[in-house]
Amino acid sequence: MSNTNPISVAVTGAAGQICYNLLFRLASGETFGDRPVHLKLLDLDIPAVQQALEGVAMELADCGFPTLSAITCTGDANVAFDGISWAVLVGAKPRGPGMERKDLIRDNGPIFIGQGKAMERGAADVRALVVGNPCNTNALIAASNCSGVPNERFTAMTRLDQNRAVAQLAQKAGVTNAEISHVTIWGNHSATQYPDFENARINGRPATEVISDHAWLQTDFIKTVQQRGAAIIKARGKSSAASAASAAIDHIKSFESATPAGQWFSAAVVSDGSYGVPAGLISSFPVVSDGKGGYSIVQGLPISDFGRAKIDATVAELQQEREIVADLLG
Ligand code: NAX
Repeated sequence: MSNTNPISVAVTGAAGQICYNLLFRLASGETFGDRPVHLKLLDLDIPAVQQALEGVAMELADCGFPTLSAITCTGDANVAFDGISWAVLVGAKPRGPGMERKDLIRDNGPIFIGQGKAMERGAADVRALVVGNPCNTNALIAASNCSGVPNERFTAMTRLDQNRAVAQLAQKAGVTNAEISHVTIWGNHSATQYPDFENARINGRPATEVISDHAWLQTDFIKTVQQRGAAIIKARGKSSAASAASAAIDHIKSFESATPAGQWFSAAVVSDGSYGVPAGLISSFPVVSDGKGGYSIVQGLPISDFGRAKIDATVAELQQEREIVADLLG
């Protein structure tokens, strides 16, 4: 029987380019089925930004989606996060020219402290997806400033990286994306991430059997996935927006539904120490969802020495990031 009780979904950075591709798919029924959706759109409390946000809300209204029950536009996180079931945290400060990653991390920290606290006040039952970069560490900051909501409810997006890896393997093997499965992204959503081809399958067979060019797998494949964001900026003059929005929809749908038996998907979730990743870090793993709000990290995947070194490198970066924001963790 369909659920007629509206689900409230807050989306931050709602006047930005990812959200221009994301909001319509959250509202249309594609993500939450025929359940009515109340979209709560948060962006900066600046008149020009709020005016742009109103424009997006007008377009959402003009789609006439039967599933869109209400739209709230606001510059106040307390309004946006009150009573929500999902928070999609896209809004973040962009990396300025010459800015180092550690400056970006420090600059964004306060946003996620404030949003974590707003969720603590108004959204005890929330599940959060952090897209805004550096997304793993931003998720860690939000989670640790939101007591009352279990850390496990905070996830960060590596699904775009998974989707990019699937596409690369499919192109190399001359098959369709649908024939690729069991691709895992390990670690940080950054240039150190490890797209794991050793556990990937092509039509059920190990990818390393189907693709004989192992040198390509170990070098070009990994680098292409790691550097894809920069390649898109170079080609398009802007960062990936439609593909990022699509991956966010995939992420939410994967957590909202039960993962088919024997499959998994990639998401950055709080580590319980699995695969030697220090507990408490928000790191990408292979994950299965029970479709009822619970999920677990897939255990027992074989990791070669090559894979181990790659995972250790990306996890070391996450540990450094945690040290940079140590004073921001509540
Ligand atoms: P835009 O600059 O188009 O939009 C960002 C929006 O966030 C702006 O409207 C801005 O006003 C708003 N914003 C800034 N601070 C805010 C705050 N404190 N509260 C609410 N809103 C705030 O960027 P866009 O291309 O949409 O990208 C958004 C974020 O996604 C960036 O941090 C980007 O790096 C990150 N990405 C993450 C990806 C991932 O796979 N995890 C991939 C795509 C993307 O690079």
